[in-house]
Amino acid sequence: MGIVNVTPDSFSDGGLFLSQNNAFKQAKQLIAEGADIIDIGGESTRPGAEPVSVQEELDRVIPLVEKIRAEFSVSISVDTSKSLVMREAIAAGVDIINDVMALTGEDSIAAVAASDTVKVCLMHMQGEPRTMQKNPKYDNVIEDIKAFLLMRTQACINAGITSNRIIIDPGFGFGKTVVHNLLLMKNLQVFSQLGYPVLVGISRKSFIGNILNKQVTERLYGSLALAVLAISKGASIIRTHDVAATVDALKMTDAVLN
Ligand code: 7PJ
Repeated sequence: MGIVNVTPDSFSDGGLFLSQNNAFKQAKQLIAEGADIIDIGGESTRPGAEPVSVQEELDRVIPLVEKIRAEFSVSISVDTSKSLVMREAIAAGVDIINDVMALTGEDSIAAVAASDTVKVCLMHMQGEPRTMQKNPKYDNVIEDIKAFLLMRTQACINAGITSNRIIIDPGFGFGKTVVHNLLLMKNLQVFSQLGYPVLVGISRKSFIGNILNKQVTERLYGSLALAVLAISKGASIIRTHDVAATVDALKMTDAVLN
């Protein structure tokens, strides 16, 4: 899964148009590099990020989904927690709703996904992006996150989303200390044994920087090591900024394991 963010450059008057053009070029590049899925995000969920309005998110995301859908047969995922954005994204032909709030952000939001055949990725997050890295705490990080994901999968099944449309994600970096993230990776098989495909997002994340003492642009090798580990522990989807490198790493992993 290749990551495409549409966040306007506030220093240019071309604003949204330019950033959409850049995002489309980025998507095209990631598809050429071998991405099976393009994940489009219009709202930053990085630690400390402020929320954006529904209209702003729609304006950023929907035209890009339409443009990619018109030109490529790649699967498209939309990284959103807003029901209106989900609705419009489904109408524009997305294949996956990737919700870092696991469909808890609004009442009855699971019904929006249930109304179509889209897949949903349910991610675990403790707290909210603005404050989640302040002091994350668990009784048992593995068991707590497993219980949350099982509760959310059941809620989604009850809302009418069939189990074969559900993907789970322990949410690396979302309300987790460095040690929490390492424990999650060490025990990732616990999640893949639940019977749902597991998505893992570790690309360039700060716990890698913390271990390696490297800036965000220097975290590729660390990210690749984790991508290989994740696949060997049963993960199905790796969300990454660096598609070409990750595709090679995972092809080699797959050649050995399968
Ligand atoms: C993730 C995500 C992740 C899923 C982001 C970043 C932060 N969606 N969206 N899993 N991370 N499903 O890429 O650093 O780990 S945004």
